[in-house]
Amino acid sequence: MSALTVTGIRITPVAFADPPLLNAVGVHEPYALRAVVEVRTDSGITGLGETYADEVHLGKLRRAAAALAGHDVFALNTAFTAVTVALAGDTGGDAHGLTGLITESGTVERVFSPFEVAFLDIQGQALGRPVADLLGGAVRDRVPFSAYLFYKWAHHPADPDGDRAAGEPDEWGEALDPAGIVAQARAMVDRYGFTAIKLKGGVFPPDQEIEAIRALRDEFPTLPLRLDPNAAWTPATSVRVARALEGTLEYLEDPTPGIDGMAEVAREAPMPLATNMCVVDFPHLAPAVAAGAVGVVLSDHHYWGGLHRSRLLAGICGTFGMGLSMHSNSHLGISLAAMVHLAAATPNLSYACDTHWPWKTEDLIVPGALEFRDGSVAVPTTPGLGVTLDEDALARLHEQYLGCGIRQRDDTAYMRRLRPEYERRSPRW
Ligand code: GKR
Ligand code: MG
Repeated sequence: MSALTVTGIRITPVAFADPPLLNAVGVHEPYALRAVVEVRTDSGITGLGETYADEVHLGKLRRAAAALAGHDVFALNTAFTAVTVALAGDTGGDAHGLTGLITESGTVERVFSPFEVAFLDIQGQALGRPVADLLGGAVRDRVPFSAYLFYKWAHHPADPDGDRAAGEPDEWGEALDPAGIVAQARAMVDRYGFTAIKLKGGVFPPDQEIEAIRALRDEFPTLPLRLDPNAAWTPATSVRVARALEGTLEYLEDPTPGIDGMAEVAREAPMPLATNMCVVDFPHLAPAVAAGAVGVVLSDHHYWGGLHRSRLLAGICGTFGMGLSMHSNSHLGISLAAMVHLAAATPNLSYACDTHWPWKTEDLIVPGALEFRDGSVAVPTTPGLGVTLDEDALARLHEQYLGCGIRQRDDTAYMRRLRPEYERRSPRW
């Protein structure tokens, strides 16, 4: 086969409608941002990737794209080096407070990822094999996901600083107490068949969130449950909540900030602690293992350097006896396809993966390739990622990006515009 070299890369920021989901740092804005990466090759094959679209990240993507011009799409190692060189000295802030500190190496991982996914999509199309085959082959033909519950308002309120009127109530309605959370879970499980449930916490005082988990346990006696307050609690509060929920949670996710705090909680908690905040890059693994801070790492190919490097993470977790789950942020179908191929080809990914999928009402892939049934998604068996870009939808969501005025996710600033007294604090309780 002749070389498949990169002849052009197009990066398109898009915005899609997002409901007012509450979390430990504020509330989701009316639109979530993503960037679509399209890599063209001399063979005529185009590959797809999807990533964050905060303005600073877009600048880094464009620098990396320039460095990858003319690259062979099978040469992933030198592509990683090219991106490393292009971004030398670059770091990123934790602007939205949910990702942990982004170091120089972490910046390279998250910028490289969508290009690696697109390169793999091209490799797969050229070889006539699904991406999972390029990762060692699928060990499961369906990938299970968890219902991802959020406290939420019924609709976006009118913006006091702007001319945006209040949004229409969405189909999920309000969820601000245990009854609302149980109703949301029931609707989500009935519609998608999810077989595990995660509650995004850190919104209300911990006793209210304990009550919500107990209400979920009463309603769903057999489904595994998780609670994730995004580091909203002190170690002492975390231990108290962990003890109160003994026997109820399969894992407790990021109760408190930092590796040391997590280790303190892990020594007392009756269930494993999971994280997508204190272990978000390879250099965090050794100290976390040494401290015994984490029982389960949530992988996420968007910041663990793509699919191959996420499998490297999986191997390290296996070596050190840590479990592996998968984290999600608001995302579209290209990301879901990559998540599904990766999860299918990661034998020790033994928990249902997170996804924000049910919360979105718009996408930019041709429908039909990825469907939720019985809480899981069938692994595409067609070449590459197995998804096709809908050019009209891409153009529409790009227009929406241009018009929406959001250039960086900032749940706290949005909350403060609506509720000026709101303060971001970690830990809060
Ligand atoms: O969507 O608000 C959200 C979540 O809080 C997300 O941003 C987190 O990164 O889902 C994530 C998590 O598990 O912490
Ligand atoms: Mg989390």
